[in-house]
Amino acid sequence: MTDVLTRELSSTHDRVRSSVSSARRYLQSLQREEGWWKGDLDTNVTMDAEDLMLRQFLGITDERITQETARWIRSCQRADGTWAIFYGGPSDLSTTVEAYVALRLAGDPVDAEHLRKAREYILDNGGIESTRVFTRIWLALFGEWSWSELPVLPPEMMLLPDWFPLNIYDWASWARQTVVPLTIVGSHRPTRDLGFSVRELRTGVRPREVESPLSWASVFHGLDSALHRLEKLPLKPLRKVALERAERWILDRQESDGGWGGIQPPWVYSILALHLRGYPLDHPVLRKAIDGLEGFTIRYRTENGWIRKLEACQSPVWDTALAMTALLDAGTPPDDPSLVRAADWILGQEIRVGGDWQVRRPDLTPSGWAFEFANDNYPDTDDTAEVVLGLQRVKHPDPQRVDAAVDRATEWLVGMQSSDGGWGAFDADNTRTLCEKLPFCDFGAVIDPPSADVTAHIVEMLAARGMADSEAAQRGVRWLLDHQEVDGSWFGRWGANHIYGTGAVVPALVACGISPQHEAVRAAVQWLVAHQNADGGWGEDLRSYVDRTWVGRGDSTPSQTAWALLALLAAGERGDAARRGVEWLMATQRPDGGWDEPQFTGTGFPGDFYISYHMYRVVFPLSALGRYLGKR
Ligand code: R19
Repeated sequence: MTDVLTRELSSTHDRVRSSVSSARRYLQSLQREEGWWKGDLDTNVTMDAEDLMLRQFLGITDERITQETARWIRSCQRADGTWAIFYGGPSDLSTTVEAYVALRLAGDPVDAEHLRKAREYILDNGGIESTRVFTRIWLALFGEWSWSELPVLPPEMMLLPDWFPLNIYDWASWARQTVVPLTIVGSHRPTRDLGFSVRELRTGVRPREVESPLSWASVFHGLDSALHRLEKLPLKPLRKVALERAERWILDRQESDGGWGGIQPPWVYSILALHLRGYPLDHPVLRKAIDGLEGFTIRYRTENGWIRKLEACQSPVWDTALAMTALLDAGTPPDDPSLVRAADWILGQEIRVGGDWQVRRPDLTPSGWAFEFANDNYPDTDDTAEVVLGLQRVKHPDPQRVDAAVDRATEWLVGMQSSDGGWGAFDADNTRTLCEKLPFCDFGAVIDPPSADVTAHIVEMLAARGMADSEAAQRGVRWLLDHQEVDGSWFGRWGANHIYGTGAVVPALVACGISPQHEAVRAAVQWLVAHQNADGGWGEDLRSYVDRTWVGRGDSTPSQTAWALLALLAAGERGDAARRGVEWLMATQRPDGGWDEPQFTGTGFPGDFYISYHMYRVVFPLSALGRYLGKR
């Protein structure tokens, strides 16, 4: 009996070993010469539609770009004529409207079947009148919506001191970088020719918001009406200096790749804003900005011809940090050339200059990592923690250099802790909720409060540096225990969803000395076991962000199965549930060592913006399988 069991276990062990080594080889084959990894970052076709609208607005259309982009947009349309914001997701009105406008720009005839179907959906669902503010701003740029029917974002906001409500540093970094250029755009109220009209997408009915007269919404709508009346005044005494301030603020933040913040919205709106401020397209700043967008495009050939798509953001630092950890978890020698090369590249990416985060933490010495190739103004705590977790395990020929960087980053992370003990991603104490109440804010998170996943990564990293007992780590642990959901899971802010949160928090708590028998860990294990799919894997649909019935539920995916396993293994669970999860990963592995994952498992903004990180399907399974082997 014991003999049979031993034999079975050792054959499982051998199979996991061979699965790990083929995944490891596959991951190593994706590493670039310079040492980094970068998986495609898929989001949705608003990126591509807005790219075509930007070119139309600036008068720089290019037929090849237009047709390649249109091919991509058409390929994402579903059978019912609509577009979604994630794989398999529900139809999205604003995305469908933007895609429709883009395809008309590409010359698709208005009576074509695919546009007819899209139009039918749009009109049945409230038309242009019901789209998000960003979509209506794009339409206003072409006279297809009225600027006077958009919320006002006055540039005078730039003049508010950083303690005053609604000053730009109350906004999350990504929202701040978007809102500043939009104050310029909105005060110019430009319109350019679209070449056609999309009046056919209007229902003629304005959706009537029902709001109680005492609510913030109604207070801000009142304020908005007042601002609209002010906009009509011929004399706005502070306008000139406010616009100058906004322009300067933008110029000061252009990155070496020509962009702003490494993300599409600030990049595109900053181009519009500077152009409206009188910068010609061949001005070096705009030249660099427009050319730089090319670096954010992915082109490839399909059977229908070339397609071109725009990445909302690029993840080389994040992907490289996770790949280092995965390779180390898989038993790769810490002085393996692939790891040393990765470490060398990462060391060169450390950001030692100040950024917007200094407004809340002026005395802290800069040292951190951003998500992207070029984003010096916005290092984030999540990337910094993951970089340190990977870097400190590598056996580098110059250990002093690594130690010094890791020590600097650790100090920065401790300094970036918010006053409640948790960590936000880009700023400390970015928790004022007033911005959210503005009528402008109908899309995406606009503040950056502490989250469980980011806090967990930092707590785990502090433990790995021997600081589990430090005050910072212990306050982080307390924050995590205080933010466990009643069902035993943790919410996933930057990954989908409770499986991501729980997969991050449990390893962090255990690393910090919380016993696997602690009731919080037991509750998390029970939640995971209860949500394991019949096939042995785990999955959680992105609809879980808007509909509780989807929490912990969805088709099994490689990354989510791996997150569940990381938690179970950290909690000392290697019984039936873990074994079946491992079997699911092995059964779905491709012959080349990778996995397929059409589902999106990354989160940009809960409810509004989701991400498919192409590296997640390999780094997380490799870590999970590697740790399963290692802990046996
Ligand atoms: C964890 C690491 N993270 C901490 C960093 C993840 C970065 C994700 C990429 C984000 O890309 C963006 C950012 C912002 C936007 C917006 C947007 C929404 C609302 C406002 Br107001 C302004 C901008 C739209 O698309 C985006 C994409 C994984």
